Order: sequence, then structure tokens, then C-alpha cells
Amino acid sequence: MSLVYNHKSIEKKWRSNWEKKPINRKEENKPKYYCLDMFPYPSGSGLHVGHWRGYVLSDVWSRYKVLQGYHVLHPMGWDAFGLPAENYAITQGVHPSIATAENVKNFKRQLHEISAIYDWSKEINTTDPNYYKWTQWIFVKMFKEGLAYEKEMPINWCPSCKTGLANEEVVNGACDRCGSEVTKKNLRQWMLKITAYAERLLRDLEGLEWSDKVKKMQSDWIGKSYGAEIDFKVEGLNESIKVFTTRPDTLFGATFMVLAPEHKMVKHLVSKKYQQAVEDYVRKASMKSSIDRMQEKEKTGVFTGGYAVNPFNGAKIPIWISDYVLADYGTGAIMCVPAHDERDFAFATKFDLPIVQVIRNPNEVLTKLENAYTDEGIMVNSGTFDGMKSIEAKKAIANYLEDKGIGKKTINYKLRDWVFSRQRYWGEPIPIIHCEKCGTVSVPEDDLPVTLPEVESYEPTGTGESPLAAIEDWVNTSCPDCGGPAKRETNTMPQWAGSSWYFLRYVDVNNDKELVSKEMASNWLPVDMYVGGIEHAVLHLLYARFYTKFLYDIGAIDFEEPFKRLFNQGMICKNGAKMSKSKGNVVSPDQLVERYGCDSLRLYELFVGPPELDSEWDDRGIDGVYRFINKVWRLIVDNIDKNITPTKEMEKARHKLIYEVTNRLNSFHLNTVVSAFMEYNNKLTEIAKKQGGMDRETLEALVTLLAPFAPHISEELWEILGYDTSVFERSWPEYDLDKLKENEIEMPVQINGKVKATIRVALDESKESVLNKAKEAIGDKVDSKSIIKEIYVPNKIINIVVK
Ligand code: ANZ
Ligand code: ZN
Repeated sequence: MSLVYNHKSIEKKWRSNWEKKPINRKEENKPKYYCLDMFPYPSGSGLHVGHWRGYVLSDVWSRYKVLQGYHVLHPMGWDAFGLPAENYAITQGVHPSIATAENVKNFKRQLHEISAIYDWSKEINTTDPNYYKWTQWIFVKMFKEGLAYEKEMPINWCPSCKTGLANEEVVNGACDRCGSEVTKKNLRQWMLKITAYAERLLRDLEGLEWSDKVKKMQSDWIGKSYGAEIDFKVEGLNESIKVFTTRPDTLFGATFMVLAPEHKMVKHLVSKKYQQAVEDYVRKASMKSSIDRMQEKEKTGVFTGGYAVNPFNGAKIPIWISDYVLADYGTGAIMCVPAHDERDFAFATKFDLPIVQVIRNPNEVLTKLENAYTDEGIMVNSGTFDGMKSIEAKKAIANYLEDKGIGKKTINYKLRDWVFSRQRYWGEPIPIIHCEKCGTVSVPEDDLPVTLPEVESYEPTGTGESPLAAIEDWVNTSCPDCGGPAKRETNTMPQWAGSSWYFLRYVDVNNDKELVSKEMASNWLPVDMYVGGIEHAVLHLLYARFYTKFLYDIGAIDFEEPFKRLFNQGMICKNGAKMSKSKGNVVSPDQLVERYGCDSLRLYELFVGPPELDSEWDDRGIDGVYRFINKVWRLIVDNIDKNITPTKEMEKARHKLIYEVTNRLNSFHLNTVVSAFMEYNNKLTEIAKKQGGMDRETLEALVTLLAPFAPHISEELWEILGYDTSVFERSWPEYDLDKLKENEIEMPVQINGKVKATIRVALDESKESVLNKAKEAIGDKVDSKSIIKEIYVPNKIINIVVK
């Protein structure tokens, strides 16, 4: 047969075949599998080869599960609220919903090129009122449970986006979206009490099949610490200041105290002489974001003029204020132990405050500290606790303080409540009504959704009010409780809102009675495999877990964790930087698909590097993959009608191939799956050449294994192999470990130390038989009478020594 591989016609043909007859058909008796992509924000710039990576990964996995006999749910949708569409509306005057619809259309066309098995009948869009009705419904439920509340607070404020930001959206003191420096602004905010779930969010990480790296990022973000609160009396005042410490063992080394500039005691403490300096300092600190305050290397601060008393040794210690102490963590006040804390050490060194060591390294003699000693060790300078191990002193001192009534053991979390309001247009309206008589009232569930009204200007007002505030006939409404005049809440939700629960909606997209039917949810969820970028390791995943737990608590679903298994792919880089339109290093998939085909690009996306790591893109590499695909084509096409009975060697190569592909795939080492294909395809080609063909079973196994990776060519080859059904109706090939075992080896035969021949022997062949074979092999080279010695190292070598 002489068929030529033409990727264009083949890919076109199979795409249209799959459209007519989808490969992932529902059959009642199949087990279910839910493989989910993190749904994209449909940006205007479209997809590049970096975006392809995750979609190829999840599609390979989904198709693999189909071949394993599952009915797979692999949906796609759009996380379409958010600032870019709104900013585009501001500059171009195009309504965000129009721009979004266009972008979605373009994204869909591009996604089509990947040939993933998305079920488009389940498509969702977070900006669709039928969808955000339920985003609002969840908010109403949270409000009724006391988990959504209003608070006047200084929030992170981006002066250029003119909106409040969550802590999570501030990166190195800059706005995560536009890069401007973030400041503080006092505003009434809607908050979600995610802190009520801190312990459960931490505890339940344990049962998840997620990478240790992501679990650690989550647990660090939740930031649980065990410690103690200790009361320090203020000298001359009938007051005490509570500090939070994780190191009660260091109490004897506390040589000064620092309060957050916002601490309520500051104004009572400060003496006349220091008043001006303190006020100046407090004002400056209020301008900075908490992230900046934590990260500043150079410590700043001012003395208040007040003193506190160390409850243990009665020492009088000065009270300072500094912005490295945060007002909203612990108690907003700390006891400073410069000998054992780096920040305190830097502060003490700068302001020339005393340093007293109370823990020593058990392996060294006591000398002057050059740096803070932060390890565990043996207690010194600590009265009756001297000589104790510091780790034991931690408990002993905390217990002692509790007994004496001057302290108590506590647990603290870094996790803060979630600032949930945005002063922007393109988001879900917060379904709340403010009534002068009744206060804050939620919109009745039957009245949801509260739809976004048309506005004339999308421009944020910059006063802290959203553009919605200008639409009077929308804002003015009547109170659902008393019927009197009332006003709508004009803040909208952050972009995270719609993505915190979308995975539930896919399984029941048309339900207009509930967010999801409990039955459908239990059938399909939790998600079996979730694939997405590592950049979502903290926020999106934490929010989604929080929502899931909340919905569980109100009885809407009956599981507590949304994503059983998680895979975070690394980014595709070009010239060392993350591929992105703003960096101008984008490689478009379009020309590559045109030239090499979708199958080659899919394989190359995997081959480019370990999927969990960032990988540098190089167009040239795709040539090698394309050659490989052509070789597979030749191997099959050249050997289909030869009717070869499988030899031992063929069988072994086949089982080895199945074994390697299956195992590497299961552990997600997808780049090495591609190299296994390349290696074994060469090997099979060699065997076929040597033995005059290749058996059918091996050819069929090769095509089936390749199908999740390069589906079009696999379907075509399957058809060439004589089938009129899809290769995806087959089941994943199985290997037999016994067939993998080596039972024969090659042994070199030497004459006087020089290799003259090789023989094949069984691993358990007798010495006599091996030597006979060896002598036969070199028969014409030596005269048996001249042999003076036979050296035989089993399974290694035979050396015949002749005179
Ligand atoms: C005395 C001490 C001695 C401390 C020592 C540490 C080492 P995590 O693990 O982050 O909870 N701290 C407490 N509240 C703070 C605040 N509002 N802003 C900044 N720092 C604060 O760390 C808790 C430790 O961070 C506490 O333990 C306190 O310093 C400081 F050798 O107290 B420690
Ligand atoms: Zn009312």
C-alpha cells in the first residue's frame, strides 16, 4: 500500500466525523469521570501556544479515560466578568457584553483547533444572568448565615483602576492587574467571612491528591500558628497591653515592645516630647499596603515615650511603634526579642536597643550574637527555666502564664476575611437593598437575578462608588420588607465570585430551580481531575473550596471538597519570559497547525518539557515530532497486510511499549510518554525490517495508545487497519508483566581478551551449554587443542585463552 500522510485532509475529515458522531457517548452502565479545565477569561488577544498546553493535557487525559471505559465529562465555559472588558468599554465605548461575546466566539474557534472533546451543550458563561442568578443566590445565603457582612475599613486601593483590591490582588505592593502602586482608602466594604472556615480549609487539604507544593502554598496562606497572648502592664497607667507571640519561651529576652501604628493604646502612651514624631509616623504608615510593610528591609519606627513591664522579670522595656507590626494580626502588639527574631534584631541594631540571649545553641559556646539565633536550643538567662530545652520551655512558660492569669494559649491564622466588593460596573450586582427603616436587606430569592442595567459611562467614579450609583431609576427601589423607599447596593462582586462554584453548574446547566440538583452533583462530583495553571494555586482554589464547604453546610450539596485530584501545569516561556501578549513574545498556534497539523502540535506541547515545570518554547522542535508521526504512519501502512505471526521479540516490544506509555501517563510524565513512543516506534520499525513485517496486534496497540495524544491520525490508521468504528470504542491495551522479563541475553565471546563473536543464551542456561555455543561460534578461529583456559563469568563474558 502506498498511502501518503496528509494531515490537512485527515484532520478535517475526523473533525467532521466526530461532530456527527461524538466519541464520548453516554451509556448508562459506564462509570463517570469528570475532567475539568480551569475555564478561561475570554480576552481579546486569543490563544497562544502557552494556552494550548493545559488544554492539550486535559484532553489527553479525558481521551485516556474514555479508552479506559469511562463516560467522561469534559466541559468548557467562560469566566467573563472582569476589568479588561470594562476597560475596553471605557476606551472604545463598546458594551462589555458585546466585546465579551466577540471574544468568546474567537476563543471557541481557536479552541476548536485543538480538537478537544468538549461537550459544548454544557457551556457556561459567568456573565449570563441565568448563571449569575446563582452567584447572587449564594451571596444571599451567605448574608443570611452572617458570613457576608459590611465593614468600614481601610482597604487596598488601586488609584489607576479606581477600585478596591483584595490582599490577594496586591503583588509586591502593586496592583495585580495594572501594576500601579497600591494605596489605602477607607471605604464601606462587603466582606466574606472565609476565616470562619480557616481550620476546615487547612484540615481537609490532607485528603487531597494535590502536589505538596500547592498544599503548602495553601496552608501557608491560611497560616495557622500556635502561641500565647501575654499581658504586659504599662508603667504609670492602669492598663496593660496584650501581645501575641509564637515564642513564649523567649519571654526573658524581651527587651522592648512594638505596637502597630494604628494600635489604640498609642495615643494614651505617647508623651508630649514624642507626639509630633509619632503622629507623622502614623500618617505615613497609613498610606502603605500591609504587604509592603511586611517586606520592607529597612526597619523604621519611633519611640512613644512609654514603658511596659516584663511580667517575668519586672524589667522595664520601652514601647515603640513601627509599621512592621500589622494592626490586624494577632493583637497588633509584639514583645520584641532581638536575640531570637530577625526583624527584632534588625530593629534593635538600628535603634541601639539591648539584646539579651535566652536560648543557646547546644553545640556551641555562648558568644556575642552576630545575627538572631532562631533555632531551638537550651534555655539560658531565664530564671528557673534555665537548662530546659526551648521546645519544652515553650509549653512550660505558656502553662505558667495561664496559671498566673497573665496570659493564655492561642491559635492565630494569617487568613483574613475576603474583601468582596468592587466599585466597578462589569460584575455581578451585589443583591442587597438598603432601607432607612429596615437597614440592610437581601433581595428576595424569587427576585433574583438582579441584572446589570445599561449605563452611559463605564468610567469608575473614583469616589469609591461604582458607575451603577449614577443610574437613579435602578438604584431607587422599594424595600422588600416594608415596601418603603430604598436604595440598591451599587457595588459589584469581584471576578472570583463566578469561578468559585462554576464546576457545580456544568453538570446541570439548564436547571432553573436550583443552582444544581443534588443528585446530579453527587453523580458527577467532586471533580476527578482538575487541570490549570499554578498561578491559581492559592486564591481561586481556596475560594472554590470555601464555597463548596459553605454549600455543603447549607445542604445544597453533599461533599466538602470540590477537586479530588489537581494538576498544575507550568508556563510556556519564550526567551526566558512567560509568554504573553504584553511581553510581545507570543507564538501563535495557527501557522504551526497549518504546517504540521493539530496532532503534531499536540504532541509537541507535551514533548516540550515536564508538564509541571515552565518550559521554553522552540518552534524548531516540532519538526522532530512531525517526523515521528510520519514514521508511525509508514510503520502501520507498510505492514498491515503482511499477516505476520508475532515473534517473541515483537510481543515483548509491544508489552514494553504499553507498559511504558501507561505508567508514564498515569504519573503525568507526559513529555516522557512522547519519548517512549519515539523510542519504541524506532524499535518496532527495526524489528519489522529484520523480520519482514510486524504483527497486527502490535500495530493495533500502537495506534490505540497514540489515540489520546494524536487522535486524528490514530482514527485514520484505525480505519486503514480495517475498522469502521472509532478507535475510541476500543479499550486501553493491557500489558503482561511476565512478557517484559528479559529471558535471553547476548554474551560476548573473547579469544585472548578480544571480542570475536556474540552468542544468545538463556539467563539460566548451563555453563556447559554456554561454552559449547561459544566454541561453536568461534569454531573456525581456534583449534580446540590449543585452548589452555576457559574463563566463564555467568551472564557477562566468556574468554577463551589459547597458546
Ligand atoms: C516574640 C518572638 C520571639 C517572636 C522570637 C518570634 C520569634 P507567625 O508565625 O507569623 O504567627 N508578631 C505577632 N503579631 C504580629 C503582628 N501583628 N505584626 C508583625 N509581627 C507580629 O509569627 C508570630 C510572631 O510574629 C510572634 O512571635 C511575634 O513575634 C510576631 F524569637 O513574639 B514573636
Ligand atoms: Zn424597609
